[in-house]
This record gives sequence, C-alpha cells and structure tokens, in this order.
Amino acid sequence: MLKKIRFQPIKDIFMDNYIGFESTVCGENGESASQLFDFFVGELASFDQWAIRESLNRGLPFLKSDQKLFINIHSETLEHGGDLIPDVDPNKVIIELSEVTEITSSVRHSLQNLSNRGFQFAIDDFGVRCSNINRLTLDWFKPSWIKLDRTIIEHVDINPRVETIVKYTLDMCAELGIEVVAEGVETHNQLLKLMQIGVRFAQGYYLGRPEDPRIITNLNRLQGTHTC
Ligand SMILES: [Ca+2]
Repeated sequence: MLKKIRFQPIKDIFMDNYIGFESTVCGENGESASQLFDFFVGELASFDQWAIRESLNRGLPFLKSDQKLFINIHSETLEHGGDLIPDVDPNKVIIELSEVTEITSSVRHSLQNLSNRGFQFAIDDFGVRCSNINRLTLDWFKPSWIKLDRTIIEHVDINPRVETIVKYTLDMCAELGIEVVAEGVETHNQLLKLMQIGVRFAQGYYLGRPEDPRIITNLNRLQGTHTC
C-alpha cells in the first residue's frame, strides 16, 4: 500500500505564529495511521521507522530555526529498540508517546537512550482512556509537553466542568515546567475559550489540516500575514 507523510501545524494562538508541525502518515486513499498499522501488522516497527525517517527528511530542512517537528513513535517500535532516530538535531524534534504506550523494560531502555541524546517528549492524547498523570511522576522520564486530547477540547466551550479540568491541567503543567498543546480545535468558539483559559498552543482542523509537506514552506512564507 502506498503511504504518504502529512504535516499539521501547531500554533501559538497568542502570538499567531507556528511553533512547529506534527507529522502523520496516511494511505494514498486517505487511510488513517491506525488503519495502516493494521495493514502492516507483523512489520510495524519497520513501517514506523520508514515513517519516522521520511518525516525527518521531509520536515526538518524546511522548519524555521525556532520551530519543532513533532513525530509519533509506535510502542512496538520502542519495544523493538535499536537506532530509532538518525543523527539529527534533538532540539528540533519532539517525540510523541501515546497515552496507551506500555512502559516495558525494552520501551524504557529506548526512551532513556533517546532522552540521553537530548530529545524531548510529549504525552499524546492526554486525558483519554486511562489517566497518565502517574507518568508525570517518573524520575527517569520527564515529558516537556502534553497534548490534551480532542475528546476534552471538543467540549471546552460548552461544558464548564471541562473548562475547569483544562484550567487546572494547565496550572499543574505550568508548575511542572510542561507545555500544553490543545488538540482537535475545530471551531472559533473553542479557540476563544482556550485563549481565555490561557492555553497558548493548539492544533486542529480550525488552525490547519494535515497536508502535503509543502505546507511547512507555504505557511512559513505566510507567517505574519496569516489570520485564522
Ligand atoms: Ca500525535
């Protein structure tokens, strides 16, 4: 199956600029990453390694100096170990870990290797399924980012209880030195509410869909004149 790399912008909604891009993989007919993972079962680690290398090759050369590339690593790839990420500037790369990644001894070994090389981590899909708050307590693993799941953000402007959860998650992360990205922003009202709460970073269809790698150059050319 043919597969393609897509990049979705992540925005500083206070400064109205792009702080980076998340790479995702999809099939040529729009198959999602999880559908591709099902298709490549049995050779997941090598498929994921292809996606990682392709993301770095297609993304890193086109970033501005202060932008980051957010990449996803599948748990099976971490379990597989080895040389997961080639020799690139670790300051430019944030590694997203799914909330459901099980921390086995092999996964821990891979994460520590990547951490020793200077890569930063984001906990992806934060707040969905089982809570990951205990992951913020580990001595050997200190994520620099969390990405608040879309299932929380979709109610942030209509449910005061969700607003409270986001507000206190933001406060907790500020004390821990962790940046927060709101995922799945799809409406203007969600964006306004997030700004009101004080969430600085966001991504979602309202701010930009995952698109061809040329989006990085195109958006950076527009930066400064772009309004959402
Ligand atoms: Ca992700």
